[in-house]
Amino acid sequence: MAKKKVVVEAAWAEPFKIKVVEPIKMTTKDYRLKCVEEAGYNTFLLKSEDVYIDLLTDSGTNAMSDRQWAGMMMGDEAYAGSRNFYSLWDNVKKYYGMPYFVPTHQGRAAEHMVSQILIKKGDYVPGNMYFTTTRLHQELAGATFVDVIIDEAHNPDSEHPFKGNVDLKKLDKLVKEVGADKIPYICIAGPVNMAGGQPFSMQNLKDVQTFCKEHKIKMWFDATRACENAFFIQEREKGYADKTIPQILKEMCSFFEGLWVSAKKDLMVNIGGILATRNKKVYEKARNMVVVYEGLHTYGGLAGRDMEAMAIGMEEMVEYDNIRMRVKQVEYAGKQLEKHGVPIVRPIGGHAIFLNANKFLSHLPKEQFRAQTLASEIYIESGVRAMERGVVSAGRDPKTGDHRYPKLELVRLTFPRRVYTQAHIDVMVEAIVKVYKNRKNVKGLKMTYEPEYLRFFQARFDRLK
Ligand code: PLI
Repeated sequence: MAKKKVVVEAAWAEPFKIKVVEPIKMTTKDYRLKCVEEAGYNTFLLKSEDVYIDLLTDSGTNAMSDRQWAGMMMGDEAYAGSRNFYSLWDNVKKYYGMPYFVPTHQGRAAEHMVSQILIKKGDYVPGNMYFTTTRLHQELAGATFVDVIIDEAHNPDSEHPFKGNVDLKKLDKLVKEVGADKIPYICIAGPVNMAGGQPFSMQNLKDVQTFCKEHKIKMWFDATRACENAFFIQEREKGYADKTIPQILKEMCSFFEGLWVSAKKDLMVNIGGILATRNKKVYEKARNMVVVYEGLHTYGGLAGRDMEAMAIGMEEMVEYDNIRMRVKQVEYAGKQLEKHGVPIVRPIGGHAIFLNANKFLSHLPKEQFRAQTLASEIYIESGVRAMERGVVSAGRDPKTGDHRYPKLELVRLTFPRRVYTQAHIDVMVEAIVKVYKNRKNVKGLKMTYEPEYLRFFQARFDRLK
């Protein structure tokens, strides 16, 4: 049976109870003003102990289950051939359907290896919108990234149910312009983080596969939050209501030659990554590279206990109650904000609420970093930490050196899994509504320091008078 009968109808009630708690600090507005100034108005540079509700990311910030913690005690810390590696490999085969796999310390380590193995200098890599680390690794390997997502994904108000879909006309145009032999693979993420956590449909994957087969282009999958995509397919796509999350996940993966996963998301662990493929040659290269950059191919920069927590997390990520609660909690938060007229990206995504900073702070010129400003104002008001996902994250064009202004200038409020309660969400909503009501008095920022790569992590700003 696919959709388990929902016993507790209260929208998204948690399928767990709390056994361990971590106290968090309540601070004053004056204190937070000092903190954010010291952090150069960049929420990445705040000290975590000065944050009340941490919605910076859902990456590595999840609460593990008692089963996962028990699994950590079963870590086999042998340098070679750890038992935990084999239980993780079994589950990679079972849930992602890929025969070959190497563990990595994070998702970006797998991105690095995939990019180095598949890309030649001068290649083009199409993708359904960029992700920061993914695109950088493709560029560092010598490729140019080309966005082939449907136009609706760039429109925060479009209600398209599958804004993560690839636009085949854009893909065809690229093939005609550069030739299929310059395209080593298409990179498809689902849901699409930078578009607001928007899923692709299974039908779109089928259509992309038909196109790619014809042109001999490989398909690779960023499956970091694939279970959320599977949940949206079950909810929204005709023919999938009666399929289970594991069935849908496996079907999604069947279109791809390989995939990578940041285990810090779906798998609900604090560290870890996966590179998995059905191409033995790519696997052999990855297995060789991993010993250079990460560690032996049976631990890839992880402890045995981390791999055990990942293996168990993989079983929990596909549980219907878990994934439903996760997506519905985010939906609850978004609906509360919408009640107060706060502009957010529609439809509400899988892992986060994205505030539309272009609408929220429309009085500020775009050169004053609307989303960066909004994230720091929310912190000052409430101690809630969010993340900029706009021009600062998009970085500079490697050819012209100019800021890349994306159409989406967003602030992301990301929900760690199994961590915060409905009361925390209500506090967050209250704070954002307060900033929204006072928005006309908000002053912009100017950038004072910018690192070369992934500038959003370390850039510094000053508040304009
Ligand atoms: O942070 P890593 O290196 O484990 O994974 C990189 C990565 C790859 N793909 C996608 C879709 C991501 O979302 C991702 C990391 N995301 C972070 C850190 C986030 O805050 O969304």
